[in-house]
Amino acid sequence: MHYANSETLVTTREDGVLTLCFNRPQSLNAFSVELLRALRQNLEVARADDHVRVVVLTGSGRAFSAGQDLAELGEAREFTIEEHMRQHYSPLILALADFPKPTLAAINGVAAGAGAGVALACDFKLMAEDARFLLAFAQMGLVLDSGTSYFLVRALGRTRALELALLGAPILANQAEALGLVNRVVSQGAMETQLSDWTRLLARGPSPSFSLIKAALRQAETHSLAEILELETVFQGKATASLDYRRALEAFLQKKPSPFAP
Ligand code: T3D
Repeated sequence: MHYANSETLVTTREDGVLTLCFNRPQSLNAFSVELLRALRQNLEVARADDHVRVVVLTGSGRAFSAGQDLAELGEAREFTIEEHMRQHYSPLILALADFPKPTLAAINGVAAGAGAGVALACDFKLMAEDARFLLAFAQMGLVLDSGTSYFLVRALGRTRALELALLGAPILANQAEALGLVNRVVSQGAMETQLSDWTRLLARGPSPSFSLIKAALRQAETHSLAEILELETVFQGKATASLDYRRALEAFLQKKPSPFAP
């Protein structure tokens, strides 16, 4: 498996967990083209890498990511914004949303603009208590992008999403947790322990089942009940054909705990 080797994205693989750490701390991990390319390439490789069962995204230094690198964007003359977004952000957000294995954003610091979009596209969001989301779009005269319109309106409903997007006040960690935008808020010191509790559990979980559950929930966002019932039926057929199901069933019949019990 060939992971991109870029200084801007530190890639580590341990015990089934692939960690992709944005590494441009001098610009609060703003997304440069190099970083966006490395991120997409490594997600693509991880998709097919059987040794990877969970992916973690995080940032080095005091930020998760300050979003699009505005300096690089200001200098760029050879592409339009539309081309930039179609080439980089849209495929990246889709790659995360459709990723077949669990993804976690460890939001160690500010997540602004597209940084918020990337974090929200992950399955699990763990946030440090002094971190914040910054929907920095309107204050730059921009519109919500990188999927933030989609994720916010689904998580919060139209009223709250509009308030946060138009007024642009930072969303502090405790507020993000209360709104259901993130799963858990912990102190900086507790981030690593919480993260490894989750990744350990997920990495030894039933991967095929996780992948099917993720696909069904994603489809449930846009399909009818009848369609989802049929999808669940087909997916259950696949799940019961898996080795993981046979192992769990055998354990149950022998009155032992499931191999995947938390
Ligand atoms: O192309 C497209 O697809 C368009 C996409 C748009 C989506 C987007 O993501 S738009 C960009 C959204 N992001 C922002 O607007 C955030 C901009 N940054 C800030 O507002 C502030 O930096 C923060 C509130 C996040 C943090 O403030 P503070 O005071 O803690 O730090 P700072 O001093 O502003 O930043 C530290 C350094 O990072 C500084 O560089 P310097 O002066 O030390 O050399 C600053 O310029 C740099 N930096 C921060 N954000 C960015 C950045 N450099 C490039 N791009 C950034 N987004």
